[in-house]
Amino acid sequence: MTAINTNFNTELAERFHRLPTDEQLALFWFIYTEMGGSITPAAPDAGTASTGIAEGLYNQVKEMSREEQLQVQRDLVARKNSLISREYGALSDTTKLLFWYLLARGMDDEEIIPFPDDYQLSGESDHLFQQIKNLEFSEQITLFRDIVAPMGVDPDAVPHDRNTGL
Ligand code: 45D
Repeated sequence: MTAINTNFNTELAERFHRLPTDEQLALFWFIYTEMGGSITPAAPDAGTASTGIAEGLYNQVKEMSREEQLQVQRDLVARKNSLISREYGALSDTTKLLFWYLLARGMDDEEIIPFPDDYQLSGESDHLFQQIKNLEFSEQITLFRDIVAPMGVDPDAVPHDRNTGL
């Protein structure tokens, strides 16, 4: 049973990653609006997230223009080499999750570019969304870690980029 669930989770994460960049952002947003209220960063077991580091990275994004805020998030999803992508890549998986959560809350508060209210998920994204909604909470958390873990750029794994100078 556990093995089946694990494989199913891996399959869901792979299907998520195969979506176009904007669809990944959009689906992740719908997930946030669906479960936002049940995420409690102050929970006793939140200790494995480096709150200060996630907030520091979030504050850098907050200072940017709206266009840059969107670009940063697209670069993370597309694993494009940028300063934020590399800083992100050095975080633990749980801290990555916390960072995305801060971004989503920032969008809610309009500190970050808001989500367009007329956006329609593609059929494949919506199908994935329904399947994710049916998972148990702990399975969802595992899935989200698998989703955010490979985003950004591992600063130790990529060579120097001549375009960005990083
Ligand atoms: O204009 O153990 C489009 C912690 C279209 C505690 C767009 C936790 C065009 C420790 C591109 C779509 C709390 C960390 C615009 C656990 C257009 C711990 C933009 C749990 C503007 C387990 C779309 C944490 C954009 C959890 C920018 C469960 C979309 C965290 C952005 C869950 C979407 C976090 C974002 C979730 C979605 C975050 C930022 C689900 C974020 C979702």
